[in-house]
Amino acid sequence: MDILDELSSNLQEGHADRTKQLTETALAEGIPPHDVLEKGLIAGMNIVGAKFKNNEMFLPEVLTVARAMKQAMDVLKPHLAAAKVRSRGRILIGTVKGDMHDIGKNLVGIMLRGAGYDVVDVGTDISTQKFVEAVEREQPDVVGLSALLTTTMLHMKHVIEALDERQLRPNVKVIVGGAPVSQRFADEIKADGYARDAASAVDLVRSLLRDDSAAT
Ligand code: B1M
Repeated sequence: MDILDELSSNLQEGHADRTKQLTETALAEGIPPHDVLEKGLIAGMNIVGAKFKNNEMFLPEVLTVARAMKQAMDVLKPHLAAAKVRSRGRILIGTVKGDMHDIGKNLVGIMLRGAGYDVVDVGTDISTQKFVEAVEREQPDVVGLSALLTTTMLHMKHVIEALDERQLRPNVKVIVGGAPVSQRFADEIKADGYARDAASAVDLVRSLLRDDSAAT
């Protein structure tokens, strides 16, 4: 079995130590960090997602997988961010109120850091009020909102409205993403942009900040 398939399987089984070890081995063998992420870890997470949906996996197992994913991401993070260059802008990211999902949001943060942006990650389950306070405090160029639940994605609209009310919107772009979010929803809530995955989020931020230089 190819090492990335083995990594994917061990992640799906929730074997945290083995997942971490295989991530280290894959990197030591010279496999590019993006391949370790996409072909090993995300491939595994996609299968877990499908099984969770079909009731072939249940919450406690998915939690174990999430823990294994986090350990592997801790190993991968410095490698993905290794190409970091001077700061190209400041991005504040967080998962909206009522939503604990953070794996995708963390990936977006890692990719943005890797592309040379300063990233302030305010965490998960962030209320509208907390987002507004964080924007006032951190003065980012872009706010990135993540939501994985159809019940929580509506909070994205509340954050945008609150930023409008506080007249903060002219100085900050708002981008949205997460599995249930679409371009259509982003347009409806008047977000400045939508990205379907972490790599697209980097492209989106670049275009919103009119940063033509590619990450090195
Ligand atoms: Co949850 N969960 N979960 N879960 N979970 C989903 C999202 C679900 C689709 C599973 C399913 O039923 N098929 C479903 C949502 C259904 C819906 O609303 N439509 C669901 C549910 C129902 C729940 C609970 C309600 C279950 C329960 O308690 N009965 C509960 C809610 C808890 C809460 O948040 N209040 C719950 C809990 C959990 C765990 C805690 C067990 C765990 C989260 C652990 C963690 O994040 N630390 C978990 C997980 C792991 C999942 C699945 C299996 C995987 C999510 C994930 O990490 N994917 C998920 C099923 C699925 O998505 N297929 C599911 C990997 C990640 C790399 O992808 O997060 O999509 P993703 O991020 C991508 C893009 O979406 C995008 O880029 C990322 C990288 O490419 N992106 C952005 C994300 N944010 C972005 C922001 C951007 C731009 C792009 O700009 C700012």
